[in-house]
Amino acid sequence: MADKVIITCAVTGSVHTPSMSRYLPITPDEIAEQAIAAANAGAAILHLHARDPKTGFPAPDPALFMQFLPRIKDATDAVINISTGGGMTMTVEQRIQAAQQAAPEMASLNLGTMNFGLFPALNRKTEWQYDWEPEFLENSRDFVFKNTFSDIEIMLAKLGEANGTRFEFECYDVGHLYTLAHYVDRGLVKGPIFLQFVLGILGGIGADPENLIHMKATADRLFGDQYRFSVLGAGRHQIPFATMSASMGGHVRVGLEDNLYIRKGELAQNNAEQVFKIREILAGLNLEIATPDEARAMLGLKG
Ligand code: KMH
Ligand code: ZN
Repeated sequence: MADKVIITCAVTGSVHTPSMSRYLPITPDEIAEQAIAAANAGAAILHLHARDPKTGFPAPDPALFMQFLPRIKDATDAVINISTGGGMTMTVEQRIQAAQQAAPEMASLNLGTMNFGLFPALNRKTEWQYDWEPEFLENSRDFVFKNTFSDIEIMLAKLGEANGTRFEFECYDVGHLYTLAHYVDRGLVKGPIFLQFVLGILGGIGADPENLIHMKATADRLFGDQYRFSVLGAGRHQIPFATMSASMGGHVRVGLEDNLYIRKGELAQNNAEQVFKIREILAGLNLEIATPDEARAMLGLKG
């Protein structure tokens, strides 16, 4: 029987800017409200970043996370997944601070240094703009997303080994799977492994169905039955690739971090809308969704 499908919702991220959508949650209240609604809509995992409530700029401050994490934990049973990807201007030390302090069940871990292109967003027309946004987008042209072997090892040790946090391993290209296999060989990573295949980021693998098939075939070869995968298609690729993932036995990630729209030309008004959308598609495929506890069991989380 097919696994039930784990829906991850990535609530705000650090890539989109506030003026791209008035619905992007920014303040701790907005992040908590949208995260809770996404969990109520069926998301088993909530992937969370924080932002400065005044400017909307991505922020690493653990105190900001602590303004929404307890609220989400009180109101839902969802798995909390804290980003270590952080944002463009953050050091690796800053990126892991919140996950180090909160010791969540899950944190993201990005498996390689890469160009990370946000600049297609440069040409966007928006109704208003914060001072930092044009500069942020311009600087993103040469943004190098740093995830060296040392960085990866720091995260495995300080979050995984120290706190029992397990990882959403973000794989933006096939080589990232071999990097992870290296850590499995060294005994630093153990199953069940949760892979997030990320397709469609400029600088990473493109959003073509053949690429997803190749990534899954590679993961099968490297990790056998020790892994599960989910798919994040960037922007307009979100729902098509989530659907493809589910059809291939995988899990899905939606949320305004990855895509601001609910359909062509129409902004999603909240994260829950995207959760409901993929839920309907999953129902149409005769697939059931996993509860948070079912996700915990599948992914070996500490609970
Ligand atoms: N923004 C996504 C493409 C992270 O937070 O660690 C990947 C991501 C990275 O979610
Ligand atoms: Zn993220």
